[in-house]
Amino acid sequence: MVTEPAIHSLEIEELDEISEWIESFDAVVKGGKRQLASRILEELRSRALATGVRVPFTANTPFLNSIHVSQQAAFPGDQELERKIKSLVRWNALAMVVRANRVEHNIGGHISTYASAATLFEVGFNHFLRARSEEFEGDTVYFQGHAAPGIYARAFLEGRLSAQKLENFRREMKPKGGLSSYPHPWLMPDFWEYPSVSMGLSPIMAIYQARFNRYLEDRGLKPRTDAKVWAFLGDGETDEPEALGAITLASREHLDNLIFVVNCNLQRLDGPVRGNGNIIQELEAAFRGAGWNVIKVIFGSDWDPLFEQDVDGLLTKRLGEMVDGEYQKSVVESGAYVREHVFGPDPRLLKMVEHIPDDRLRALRQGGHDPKKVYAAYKAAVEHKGSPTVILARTIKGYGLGEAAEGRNVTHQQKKVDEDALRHFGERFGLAIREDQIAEVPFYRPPEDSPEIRYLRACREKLGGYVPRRRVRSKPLVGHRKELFEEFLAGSEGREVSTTMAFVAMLRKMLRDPEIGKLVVPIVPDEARTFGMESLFRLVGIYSSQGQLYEPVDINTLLYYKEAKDGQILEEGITEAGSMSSFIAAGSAYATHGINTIPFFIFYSMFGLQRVSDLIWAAADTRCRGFLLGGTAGRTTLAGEGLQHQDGNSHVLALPIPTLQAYDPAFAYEVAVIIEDGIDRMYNKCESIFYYITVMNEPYAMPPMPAGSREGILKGMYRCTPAGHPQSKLRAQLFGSGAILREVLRAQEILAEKYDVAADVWSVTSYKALYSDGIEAERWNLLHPGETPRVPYLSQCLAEAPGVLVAATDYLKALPNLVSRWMPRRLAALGTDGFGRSESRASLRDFFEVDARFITLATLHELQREGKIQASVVQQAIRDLDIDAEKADPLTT
Ligand SMILES: Cc1ncc(C[n+]2csc(CCOP(=O)(O)OP(=O)(O)O)c2C)c(N)n1
Ligand SMILES: [Mg+2]
Repeated sequence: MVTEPAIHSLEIEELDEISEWIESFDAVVKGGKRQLASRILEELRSRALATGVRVPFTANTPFLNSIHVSQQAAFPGDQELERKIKSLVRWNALAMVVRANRVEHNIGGHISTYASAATLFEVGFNHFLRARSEEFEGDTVYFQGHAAPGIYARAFLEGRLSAQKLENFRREMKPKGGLSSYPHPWLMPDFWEYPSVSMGLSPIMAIYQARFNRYLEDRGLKPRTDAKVWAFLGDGETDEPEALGAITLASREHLDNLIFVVNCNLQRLDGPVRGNGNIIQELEAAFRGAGWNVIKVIFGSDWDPLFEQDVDGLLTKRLGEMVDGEYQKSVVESGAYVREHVFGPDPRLLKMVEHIPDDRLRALRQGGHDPKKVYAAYKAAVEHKGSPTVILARTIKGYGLGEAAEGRNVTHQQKKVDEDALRHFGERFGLAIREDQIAEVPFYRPPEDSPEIRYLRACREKLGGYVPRRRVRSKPLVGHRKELFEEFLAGSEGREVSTTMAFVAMLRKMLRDPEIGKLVVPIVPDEARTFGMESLFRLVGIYSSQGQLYEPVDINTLLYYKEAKDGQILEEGITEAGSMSSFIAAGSAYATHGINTIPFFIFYSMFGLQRVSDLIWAAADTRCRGFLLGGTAGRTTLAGEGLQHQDGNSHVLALPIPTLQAYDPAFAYEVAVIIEDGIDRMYNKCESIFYYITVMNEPYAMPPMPAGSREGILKGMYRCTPAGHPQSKLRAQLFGSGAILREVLRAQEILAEKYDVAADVWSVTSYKALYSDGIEAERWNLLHPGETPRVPYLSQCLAEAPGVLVAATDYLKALPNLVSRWMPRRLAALGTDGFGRSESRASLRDFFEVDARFITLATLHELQREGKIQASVVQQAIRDLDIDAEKADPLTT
């Protein structure tokens, strides 16, 4: 049995031994051999592992600034002038929001986010963020969306935005124009480059942008530069799965052109991000674990002397054990409270701060509010090589906005500031605003020749101009590509192919084209084989910044898995969000880089608009160009896969995205016409639109293109097969799309042979195009009552068309019903509302009631309604067509 004194002496012995080790280590560090010190630790670690000693795992470093004051780069700017400029930006940002809400209650806006991030942005603007110019491509910056007032206020000081514009913040309809609430390139195409306000999207877009920049360099499309991609994020934002979901890609690809700055004000909208935890340490572990360079900027320079005294690490330990809720509380409490609660638990800590009066103790600065610390962090980040960097900067939400706002849980939505607080703000930041004017919160810009404006301009000049600024730098393509697509107009001469196969053949041709070949960017999320695209692996290679470090298992086959540094395919793995981010980078390169890259993102259609629709919305806002291909499309065309995979939704989900042109083609020639025209519209005529095209995996003989159908294919419908005997008394117009068009064609035959009904068949390539055209015409007519009304294209098509109207689609019935009001008569719509099933195509089409039998039945039923045939004929048809009238309703089963 071990007696107490024995334990005691053993502990003392252990402590002595530990002290000796620490002393030796300190001696190495003090001797200036920091690198050696780090090496020793590494060696010890390996030794421990080799000898079976368990080494405690931690992904964290102590709760301290990552850059020790002794290694901090010197601040090169005029700190006093920069403080004045920052104060002016702060004031004008505040004024924008407060004034806007005085005029129009509820117009909204945020002041606390920028108030916390001002130093993070200003150090960037004065020293780091480089503009795009003729000589240099510039940095790409994703601005934290809710900090927009600060970015506008700075542009105002730079003389780029007028006071009038600021006055009309969030009032974009005002006669002289206003400013959009958040970064929206669609609304401010000369200013914002990337939308960032849907939280979590800008970090993933930034990662893939940084990777795409490397891709362009590795493929020789742009010169290699040291341009950076900066993303300014909120700490709350990092809870979005997209925000951290792709961080390992960034380290795997060694993206040292990427810098995240996370504004760790410890708060989000409702309250603390991690009241019971420590968001900075949590993020550090996540990013370090993923292989990022992490720079924590927690404490301002005021703290340096305290840490200097903290030889035994007591203070570091104490600060590291406090949870964020306590930190937030210490922001809103008095200096005495801080003394008692932060330093109080240990008399040695209290002694450390006894010389600091209460008011100064409370005001000890956070790292993110100290330009020196922020500068040093940014400098280390831009100089860091080999991995991406994240800067975790601690700040106070609502910094400087007074007691009612700073650090409070309500601060995020604070829009009004009372007169006292304004006065306090003015004094605190030393603003030269007249006492009697302060209550009006006027915008204020010092004269052009003031030291502030001169300084700010000089800084920007050094960095190549102003940021943010969006400018389209690409030149339109000149060539036409008729011959590329010609072969697909002739049909497949009986050979059975799917529209997917036809598309892949087109892609292969485009990749070989001398003008556009190098610009094509095929993007796949681990689905290339599904779409029969594996032949492209060998043809153009899969992009890998490392080339191919291994011999692929299929090297002896013709179509082996070829990775190459100049590979053209972006094989993203199973990430539709990542692939979509690549699509956005490639689809906006015409502006970002002045390069007309043409992305073709091919995905499982159910995992597109349904899964990553918000990124598709962001692509539209970004003014993206390119093609989204929804493969294995249709609810009944994809056999076997079942409920999760069968897409009958995406064409409905495509409706709300204004610049998205959605097509559901049935034949190879339709796909060819749509893509050829798309390239022409986007890259020759420079329209900022993009395409969603569904392609199927059902093989069938592709017919040649009927003469004169090109315009109709593009406008949304054309008569592809007229009735064989139009003189018949019973007439119908049948509408089909995608793979269901063939069911409609079969119904046309049954109707003619068995029921003497002559039906014309129309291919509806785009319900969305018909719908947009219809509502445009209606709107014009509403506003021009005295003039000849415009007739929607659909109505023009059907003006002379006789008979009953029946539509069938592999998507929701809502699609045909959407346009029925521009048809001359009532429409019967068949569609696939309900959950999918794993089954064969024939069974699925029976289940969803969209096959030739149901189309025939629906046509006969419409004729009966019109009094053209007897109910008994329809009843007999149900028997003849072998339809179970009592079958379950697919909508509810
Ligand atoms: C996807 C998404 N969800 C919710 C919001 C609404 N929202 C706007 S700001 C905000 C809180 C932001 O907190 P944080 O990221 O910490 O930024 P901070 O303002 O604190 O700097 C929320 C929830 C949004 N803009 N986007
Ligand atoms: Mg926050």
